[in-house]
Amino acid sequence: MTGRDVTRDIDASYDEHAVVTTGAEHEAAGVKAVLVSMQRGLSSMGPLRTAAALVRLNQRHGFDCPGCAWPEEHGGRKFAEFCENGAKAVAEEATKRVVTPEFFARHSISDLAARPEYWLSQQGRLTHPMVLRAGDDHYRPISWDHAYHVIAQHLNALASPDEAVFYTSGRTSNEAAFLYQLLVRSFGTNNLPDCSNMCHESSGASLSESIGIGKGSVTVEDLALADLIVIAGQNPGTNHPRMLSVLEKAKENGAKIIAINPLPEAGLMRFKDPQKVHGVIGHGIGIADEFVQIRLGGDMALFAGVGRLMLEADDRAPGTVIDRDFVAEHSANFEAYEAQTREVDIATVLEATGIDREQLERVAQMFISSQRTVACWAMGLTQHRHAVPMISELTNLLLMRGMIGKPGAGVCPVRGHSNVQGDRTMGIWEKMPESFLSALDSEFGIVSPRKHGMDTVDAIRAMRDGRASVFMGMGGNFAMATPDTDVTALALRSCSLTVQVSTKLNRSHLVTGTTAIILPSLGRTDKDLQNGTKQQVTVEDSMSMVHLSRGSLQPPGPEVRSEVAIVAQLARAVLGPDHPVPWERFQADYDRIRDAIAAVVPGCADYNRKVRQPDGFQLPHPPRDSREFDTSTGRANFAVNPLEWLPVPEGRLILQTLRSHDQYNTTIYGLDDRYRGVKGGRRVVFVNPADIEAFGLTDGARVDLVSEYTGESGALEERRAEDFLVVPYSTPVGNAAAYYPETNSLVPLDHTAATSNTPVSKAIVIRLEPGRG
Ligand SMILES: Nc1nc2c(c(=O)[nH]1)N[C@H]1C(S)=C(S)[C@@H](COP(=O)(O)OP(=O)(O)OC[C@H]3O[C@@H](n4cnc5c(=O)[nH]c(N)nc54)[C@H](O)[C@@H]3O)O[C@H]1N2
Ligand SMILES: Nc1nc2c(c(=O)[nH]1)N[C@H]1C(S)=C(S)[C@@H](COP(=O)(O)OP(=O)(O)OC[C@H]3O[C@@H](n4cnc5c(=O)[nH]c(N)nc54)[C@H](O)[C@@H]3O)O[C@H]1N2
Ligand SMILES: [Mo]
Repeated sequence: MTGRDVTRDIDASYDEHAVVTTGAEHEAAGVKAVLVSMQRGLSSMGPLRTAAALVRLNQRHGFDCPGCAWPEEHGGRKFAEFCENGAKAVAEEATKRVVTPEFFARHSISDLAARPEYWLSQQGRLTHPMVLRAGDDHYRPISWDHAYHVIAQHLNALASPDEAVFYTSGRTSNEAAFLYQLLVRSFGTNNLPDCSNMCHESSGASLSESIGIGKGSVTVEDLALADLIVIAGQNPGTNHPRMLSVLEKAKENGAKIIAINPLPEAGLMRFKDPQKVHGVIGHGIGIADEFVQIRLGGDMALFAGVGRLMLEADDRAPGTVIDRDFVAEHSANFEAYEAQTREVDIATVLEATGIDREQLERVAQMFISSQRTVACWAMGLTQHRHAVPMISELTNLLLMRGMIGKPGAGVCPVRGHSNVQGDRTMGIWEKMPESFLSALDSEFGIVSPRKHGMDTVDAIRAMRDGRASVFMGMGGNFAMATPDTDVTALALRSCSLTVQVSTKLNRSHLVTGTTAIILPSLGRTDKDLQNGTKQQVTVEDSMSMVHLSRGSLQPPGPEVRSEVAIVAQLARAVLGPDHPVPWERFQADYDRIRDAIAAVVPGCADYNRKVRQPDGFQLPHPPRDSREFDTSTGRANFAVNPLEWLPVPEGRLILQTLRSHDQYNTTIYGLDDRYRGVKGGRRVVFVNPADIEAFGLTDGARVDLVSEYTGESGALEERRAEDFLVVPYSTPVGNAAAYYPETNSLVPLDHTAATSNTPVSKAIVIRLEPGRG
């Protein structure tokens, strides 16, 4: 393998290996959270921008939080509809610090490459288009037109449009996403990988099979009405903090909550609403009524076991558990599901999950007693080898009880990036359906390619193998977010050109093709003026609500352009002035883009008017709206799959990679993880005390994490991440946890989920070796 070891670059930079572990905070949010958010804002934005930003965050006339995709509540939005981590996301973007051409003159690529991710993002907002030419060790300023020209030359010199890769991260607005996919398809490829490939792709794949649409079927109001909320593989206290106030409300209404997680995450256990009086004084409320401390990857077995107990309960009192009307009228394949589920071996379920029979029965009883169940999940379910059948098994439980298409019930995959769902709706997908492509073609008089494009993992393979040589990233941090860090680095370095449209400096600007270009873009909080007229954009949240977002802050510099402008201008350079799409008109007035969206995207008729309604509008969802299922059978499908789970190999651990409380994906805000009691460092591995003892280690020992993977060739592959501090933690025996992205180098590129091809970031077989550091 050639190229720099990117992991080491990070190592070197965290000179603070010392980690102080104090007691974890067992309550999420509360006053401390508000204080932390105000401090973050003040130190990077200054008092005026802090006030201006936080006042408009998630308000009707403000901007959508660039943090997570959790929806705002309808009607009476609270004055401060934000959370600690939303405030951090805003501070990160709205910082007054800037990365200028002078900065790049001062810092060579080799200098920057030796800095940690944390340091890179602290440097501030990018202000100028920059180019790194072949053999140079500095980025130099380049004019916008010249940058577009260089990109167009590279693209148009390719033997086939399929040799270019166009990645998208989930911050991009609907308008920019729509134009971007239009540019890419006009150019002639469907190579539109996105962060969703590494995120909720498994949910989309599973739900499309089960209910005919890859999106969640509930609203915030449904959560408030539910009497049972299942939260599996999600850490809302850190990643979707505003969800906690909704859960609290549901509890006030009498809902029970089952938290299924290998870790007792603070927000799942206790919560203090900072916007309520008892958040200021008192101890907050307990969230989970039942905490299922499951073994990694054991969820499919849990759901299958619960399924069996539910069927048996129905035998004892026929018609009280199974919703026979729903099953007969709206579902298919129930008999096959029933036959298989009756055979599920409970001993296997207990072994796979690590729980006892009593708890299994309690959980089943909660499903049975519930009249309105909502199932929420996130990366703890989606990033497994058997993620797709695992999610289907959860959906099976809901279908058995008719828990879809009625108030207070349904499926709720909780999305990550604030507009990741909207980007998909707008066509950012390597395999959009024919109906979308033909609508696009007839609206614009173009011919979209029909051959499916490459997803994230396939794009890395193609770049590594020389089948693709131009990479463009619309946001994101491809070099760090993807699996197999060294292989991805090699892939990017094999390109002739890499282009990043970014707000902030990150590793992807340093792990580059022969030529590299940075195009600085406006973010969600920035004022967007086109020809003197203020523009607004639209976004879609996790619950299919589409609404306007208007940035209001002064952009970091006059050279910074909106993503819409960048795409429209680049399109003119790549496709020539005679291209049938009116790129200039689109850029001049985003309402025109919205009119095109209305004509092309299903469910978006009359888009301009509907997004101007006070809370926007909700996209249609046939299962939710009318129990219609656009599946192979025209009904909701019970899925039948062989039971899979993860036995822990002798002397090994299974490692999950997750987020700390002080990061946004690859952007590291700070080195603390308050809720897990970690201070001042990120190279930690959480291990059960029994395993620490069994391996002859001690609390605070330094170890290397060595992942073991047997690829298709049958050869054992090993990958190493050096120098982690062992932290005793409440995690099932045999299961460990460490932070992403430091551990991405351990995730083999080929280790992906069946069907969705999502990297398996939550189940990596590792061994611990005494550290050399
Ligand atoms: N502040 C902040 N907010 C964010 C993000 C961020 O980085 N920072 N990222 C955003 C993005 S893109 C996303 S996708 C979401 C991610 O939101 P989450 O999915 O909550 O993120 P992770 O940190 O990956 O946490 C995974 C959770 O699943 C649990 N888990 C792991 N494996 C299993 C398993 O096998 N079974 C079960 N039942 N549980 C398991 C872990 O213990 C952990 O609690 O958050 C979004 N919001
Ligand atoms: N091991 C492991 N790997 C994972 C995961 C995991 O749990 N474990 N999670 C996966 C998941 S769920 C996801 S979603 C991916 C995330 O993958 P990405 O979306 O690629 O990564 P981010 O870290 O969110 O990208 C941050 C960068 O986006 C840019 N940016 C921010 N806002 C804007 C904007 O408004 N416009 C533009 N143009 N740029 C902007 C900034 O330059 C910033 O540095 O990572 C995946 N990788
Ligand atoms: Mo994500």
